[in-house]
Amino acid sequence: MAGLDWTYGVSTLRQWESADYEPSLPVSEKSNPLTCDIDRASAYSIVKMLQVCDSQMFQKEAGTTYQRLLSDQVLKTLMEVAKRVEVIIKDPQESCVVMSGCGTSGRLAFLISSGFNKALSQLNQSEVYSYIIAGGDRALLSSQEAPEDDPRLGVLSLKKVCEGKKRVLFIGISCGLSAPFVAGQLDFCLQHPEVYTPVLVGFNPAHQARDEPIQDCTFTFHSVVQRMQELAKSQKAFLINPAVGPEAISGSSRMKGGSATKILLEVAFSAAHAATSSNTPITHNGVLQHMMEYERTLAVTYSQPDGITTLVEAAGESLRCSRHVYYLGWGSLALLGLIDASECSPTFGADYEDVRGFIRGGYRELNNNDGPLTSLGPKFSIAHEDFLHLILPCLTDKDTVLLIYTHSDDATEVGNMARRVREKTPNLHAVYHQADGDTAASLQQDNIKKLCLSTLKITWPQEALVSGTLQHMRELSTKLVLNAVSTGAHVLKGKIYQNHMIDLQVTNTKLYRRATRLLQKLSTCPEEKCEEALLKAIYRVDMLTLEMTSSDITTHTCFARNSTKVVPLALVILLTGWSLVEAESHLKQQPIVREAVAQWMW
Ligand code: F1P
Repeated sequence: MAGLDWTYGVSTLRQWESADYEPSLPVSEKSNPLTCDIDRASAYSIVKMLQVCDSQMFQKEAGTTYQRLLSDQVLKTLMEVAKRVEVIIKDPQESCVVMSGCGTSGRLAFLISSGFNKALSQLNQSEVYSYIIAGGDRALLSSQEAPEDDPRLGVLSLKKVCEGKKRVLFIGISCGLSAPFVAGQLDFCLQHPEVYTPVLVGFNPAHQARDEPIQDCTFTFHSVVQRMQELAKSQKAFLINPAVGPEAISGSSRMKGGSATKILLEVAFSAAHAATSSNTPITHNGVLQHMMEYERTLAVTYSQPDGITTLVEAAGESLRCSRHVYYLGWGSLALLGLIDASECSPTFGADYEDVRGFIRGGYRELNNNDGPLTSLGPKFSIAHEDFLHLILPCLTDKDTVLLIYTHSDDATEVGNMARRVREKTPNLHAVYHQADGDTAASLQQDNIKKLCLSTLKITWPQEALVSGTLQHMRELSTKLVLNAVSTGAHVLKGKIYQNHMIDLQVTNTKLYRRATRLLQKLSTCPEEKCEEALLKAIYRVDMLTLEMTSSDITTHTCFARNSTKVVPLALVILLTGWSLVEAESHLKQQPIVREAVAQWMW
């Protein structure tokens, strides 16, 4: 890979847009041609690939097939949504903005609502933002994929949040335009237009919305989108669905999907806030300029590929020897650490202990709807104190610890934490955000730097401070770095085949379908055979009973919650014709999934 040329030609960058490229798949599920060899790449090459993939978010629209982030229509819709938010901020008593989503989309709804509510409070204005996440608050920190399939749950939670409100701007986020939980909520909004104005955020064109029947429902995601398109003509509903290109790891919408969600909603809400607090009009150019600040954020972050590579290598090494990666963060950047860590189990089939996040102030800082969740189990211990009590005593130099903070955090506190960790391991690193020209904190910062094996220092121009967007830029930048660290580390651990997560959890319909498709692609066996192998791996039997084959997908996915290595196992069965026991023992001997299946691929 050493000689890999990063200046890809336009044709490679845009190959996914061609009509005959994986035509049966929506953009969000396509595999990205840029990363087809990511499983064999060095840490540095992985980082560069992620950079190019992320840069696809800001590619200009070419032709009429796909709207993009910077397309005129997208900017216009954002302006309209911003105007609705402005009205709500001015009349907060009986109105609110609700964001809702599953998995990463719900976590970002939480992050964004917290940030903008704080901004309103600081101006002595009433908070107007609420979030809903499928599976409730426990899903902020752990994988709860099953509720995603339940539209009724979606409606119930929406009704609860909106009790007594006369005007609700509902923002349903589903990167793949696919989650029944969100479809149910949008359908409910469409049935009650006197109160609800629905907005859909996702990253596929409307015709690629999922059209699979939803249990006990008369609508599909696709039919809901069609109804919204009709109402969008009279601005009674809004669709914000630019394409951002396929994810670096196929279907991993936590990456670009999550970043683009954050960008779009922050641009709309910031415009609304500026309009209310400083009478700055919501203009097309203002919205465009703000979007471009995020494009600069990508450039600033990825201008240090070596620094990011060091972190990826360290984390990869820890995971390779079955040790752990810990993110110790301050403020909202810590939240991005918690989010990134929580996504590793559904995305890579990782154990919750593999990558963990901790936040200064714990649940006090998190300020989530349901308050402290510590009683739910050890994975819900998230405060720095928890790290000091539970993790630090057993920390070894094989673990990687990453401090995530900014120049405005308490440097003495960061320094103390660094010293405590350093007594146990030299494998301590930092991601540090500072403002251009900021020298005040440099002495303390130097001391912290001396304790760390590497420091990724990201410097932001002073203008970012002035326009008040610094916090959002730092958050996106941190998200990009942490996504690179956790994705890169799992790639290096051998969890990825080509650019597919093979060891994905099969815990909802979307993931079940993705798993079957992946088995078809890699084994070239017919769909029926692949589904059969998948069920054998889920139920851990060589002979499927009639009860198993006649159950619905929900039953399969419920059962799959307790099974591990389901897809690798099914693949080995398909490729070798072995029995379940033989396939299981093969995987035990070769825990690197990529290697375990690779030897049967040719
Ligand atoms: C929601 C989601 C993802 C998660 C996994 C399962 O997807 O929970 O966030 O990573 O892929 O689905 P979406 O509704 O935003 O497309």
